[in-house]
Amino acid sequence: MMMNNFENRLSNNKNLVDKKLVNFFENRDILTDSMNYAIRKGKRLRPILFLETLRMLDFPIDEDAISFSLSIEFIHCYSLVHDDLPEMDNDDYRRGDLTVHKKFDQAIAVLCGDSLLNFSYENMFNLVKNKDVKWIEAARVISKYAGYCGMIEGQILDIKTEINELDDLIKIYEKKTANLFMAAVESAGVIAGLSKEKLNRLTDYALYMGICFQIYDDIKDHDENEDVNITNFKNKNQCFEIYNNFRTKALESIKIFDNNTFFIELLDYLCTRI
Ligand code: GRG
Repeated sequence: MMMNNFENRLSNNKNLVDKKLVNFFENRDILTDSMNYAIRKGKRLRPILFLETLRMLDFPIDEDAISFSLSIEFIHCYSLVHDDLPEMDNDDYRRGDLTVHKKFDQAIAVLCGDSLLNFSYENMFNLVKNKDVKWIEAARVISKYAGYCGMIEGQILDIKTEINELDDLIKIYEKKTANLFMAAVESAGVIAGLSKEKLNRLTDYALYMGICFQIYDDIKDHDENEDVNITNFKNKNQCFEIYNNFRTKALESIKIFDNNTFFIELLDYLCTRI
């Protein structure tokens, strides 16, 4: 199949990340087996966003930058392992294969997620040791978006609060889905030394892109989606209108940057994926 420039770039980035993650953890026991299982597939969107942000800002992408980007993927993978557990979303399949608790068991899935999260920080600490203080700030940014005022807040809102109106749902999308995208671009922006104002534009892009990504998922999975989602509040045309408003905001946010083509194309690519 012929790939266009954008798809080539996406695939090259994904290969960079995939190559590093193959059997990343030395196979010592069932725990490391489960960790390797949990990280072996995925679109790698968060590390790709991190790397492409550095590229857009003309910051060199070396081995350390690629390794740092993996920490965001470890957090993403741990969140999926825990989200799939019976006490959360109770899913048997993820990425076309058995979920970690089905392939192994629930105790292993809890420990697998815990270990990926811990290792994400260990990996960042290892990398920032000999670096500029900006890298430490980048690690802080990632911790903030992943934590109780970020992705985990999104999960608690999702499972323990009433979703009465569309704004409640958008808030969950912001926290649960967009916050790790925001972590990826903002941490890269910090490392590249971006001004506060430009950082905000970058983060806004990731926020609106994340919301689009989730709305598209809702529309696409409308028939099989049992969770509360945007189609509970709006008809299909209204959903597309809302989607388009967020898409416009994302484009507006990224337009101040030179070399932003990847980010513009990513928006539409993510929202036409099957
Ligand atoms: C911390 C106990 C605990 C749970 C965290 C926040 C959370 C639970 C889980 C998030 C799970 C989830 C379904 C979030 C929505 C974001 C989303 C669309 C995830 C799928 O992301 P993709 O499509 O996945 O990038 P791949 O498989 O490509 O990596």
